[in-house]
Amino acid sequence: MIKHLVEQSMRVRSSSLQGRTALITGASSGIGLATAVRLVLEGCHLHLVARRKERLTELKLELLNLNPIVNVIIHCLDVCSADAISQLEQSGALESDIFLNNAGLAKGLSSVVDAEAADWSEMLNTNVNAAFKLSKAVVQRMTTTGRGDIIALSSLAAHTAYENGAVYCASKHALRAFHESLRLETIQHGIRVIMISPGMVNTEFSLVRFNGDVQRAEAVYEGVNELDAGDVAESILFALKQPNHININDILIMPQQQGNPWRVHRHASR
Ligand code: 8X3
Repeated sequence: MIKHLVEQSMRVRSSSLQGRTALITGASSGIGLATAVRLVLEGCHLHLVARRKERLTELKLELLNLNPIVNVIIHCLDVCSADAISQLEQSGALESDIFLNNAGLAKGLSSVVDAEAADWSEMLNTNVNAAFKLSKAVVQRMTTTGRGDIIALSSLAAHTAYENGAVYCASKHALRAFHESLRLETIQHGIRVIMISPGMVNTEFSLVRFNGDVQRAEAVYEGVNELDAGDVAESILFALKQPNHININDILIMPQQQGNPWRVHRHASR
């Protein structure tokens, strides 16, 4: 009765990523960077997109040291710029068969009444407009080849809204809804649309949110054994390495000490 289950448990079920090509936005730090490292170790070729040229150049050298037989191409651009898609198209980056749609940010932690309009624009331009256009551009290619994985970097904020985060939460809810629709539209093309929804991850996220205020950023993680970028990269790899017949729709991943955005059990000292 259980023989086939025992046999199945002994088979290697993970798919190899060797020789595949991944496009990663927001690649110069945090989850984008951590995922780039893991993908290079798996033998993936990479197109890395970020604004910071020095960081990208240094990262490319380090990645090639890790695995000299892969190609790493860097694209120094702002995903919100008018010609971002055409630049990526011309360089062949849109032909990638893995797309980590990762570039995104939170700006400010204020009530709707007090929030800055410029912060709203920046979040909506990056997390919504640019992210949607990039997924559209990549998926157009993938539908012609009949294969591809799109991983949208979602958030706990895509599942639950919290006070003082209205537009960030709205942008992540929008990202999630967009990619759920996209999944429905692309199942007949062999494309997998995956979402990764982290809670507290100690990256540059809070530093950016608080405009470089280190004390405020560090206070977010005070007394919490929070996630790091590598933890999230592991879940991205887990989803990508599933056999082709499995689509991990969404991974909601949080520190053990976080129950939801506002229920965090903090230890007195770490
Ligand atoms: C980051 C997670 O809960 O701080 O997207 O908004 S949260």
